[in-house]
Amino acid sequence: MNDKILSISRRTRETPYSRRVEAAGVKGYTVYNHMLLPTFFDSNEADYWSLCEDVQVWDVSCERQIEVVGPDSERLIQLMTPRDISKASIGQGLYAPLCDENGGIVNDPVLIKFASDDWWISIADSDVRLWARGLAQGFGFDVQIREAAIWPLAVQGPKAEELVTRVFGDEVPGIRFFRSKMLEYKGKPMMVMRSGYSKQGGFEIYLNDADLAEPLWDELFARGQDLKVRAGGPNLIERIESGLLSYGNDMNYSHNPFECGLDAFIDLDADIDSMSLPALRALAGKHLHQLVGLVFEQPVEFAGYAVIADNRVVADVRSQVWSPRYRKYLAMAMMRRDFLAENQSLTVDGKIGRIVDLPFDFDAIC
Ligand code: THG
Repeated sequence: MNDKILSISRRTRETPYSRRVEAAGVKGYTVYNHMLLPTFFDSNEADYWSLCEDVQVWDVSCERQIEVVGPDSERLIQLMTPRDISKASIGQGLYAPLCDENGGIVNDPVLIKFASDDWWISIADSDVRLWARGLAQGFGFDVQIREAAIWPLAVQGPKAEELVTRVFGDEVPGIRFFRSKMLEYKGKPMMVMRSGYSKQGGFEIYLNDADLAEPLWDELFARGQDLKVRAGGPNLIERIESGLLSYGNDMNYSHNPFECGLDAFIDLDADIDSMSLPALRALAGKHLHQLVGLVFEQPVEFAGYAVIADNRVVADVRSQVWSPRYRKYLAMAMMRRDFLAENQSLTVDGKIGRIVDLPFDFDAIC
């Protein structure tokens, strides 16, 4: 689609970093959890190289934290996800699909055990708070549920550890993947986790004081000048190359975790009380679609999102991008498994594309 102006109002919420994001020359926004999410500053491709080679600071305030506090908090979270959360330690993050009673994906958040009866759901783009409150009411759980006053800031890229260490100190390198430490910024303890929506490495700082947003942003830029720090955001090219899924794009509530290749994040055999597990156990191996990669040698134009072959719709294109590194056109598509079983390629726009497993294996592809 042609570029259009996004009309910004109270509904498309700003963040405590918005003034700095504007000053850094943001060129594109999307709306995520009813909040502005910067998408690019220079161009998708220039931002991609800066992320892969140096370090970027991302305003990911839109990763809203739905905080569930109270004696039944773990019970409610476990009801919502088919991933076994019983062995999580305090300060740990768990990537986990949330699924409804049919096994449909409601969201794919990072779950954070902040304290034994205080769980944070770091949500992707859907209204989890409504669903959680409905369940809590219906089941009579003793919990309080709110959108917390937390504005995550991601620092991503190969030089992220150096930069975050300069600002938060020597404890930073000892933080393991998807683990966190409470580290002080201007005397306030904040959670710093080794996580983020890229595969370039980095951290997420869970800012808990809006008045510190601009000082933190400014300090990261001042101390990161020699590291070529730039403002950025989740990058379309990098996240597709890395096989990171985007809720609402690659999947939604009509898909289940098997179709999305999220099998590793569900525990079918666990003895847990999760509302989707009966449906998922019945579905295992019988799902009709699979999210696959398509690889073309040149850019292709899909006519809409449906891919037709043998006079029927065989796939639904979910995300697509040109990879400047590999010089391939990459797409993620939800494909019929009966077509997948018999085909290793398909033709779109007169060009032949290979059908591959996700995540893309570029050693095999190139
Ligand atoms: N960080 C935080 N919250 C988030 C996101 C994030 N909420 C929204 C969105 N991103 C949720 N989606 C994802 C998708 C993938 C990953 C994290 C969040 C991810 N996956 C790794 C992988 O697939 O290899 C690791 C998974 C694991 O081993 O647990 O990192 O980015 N706070």
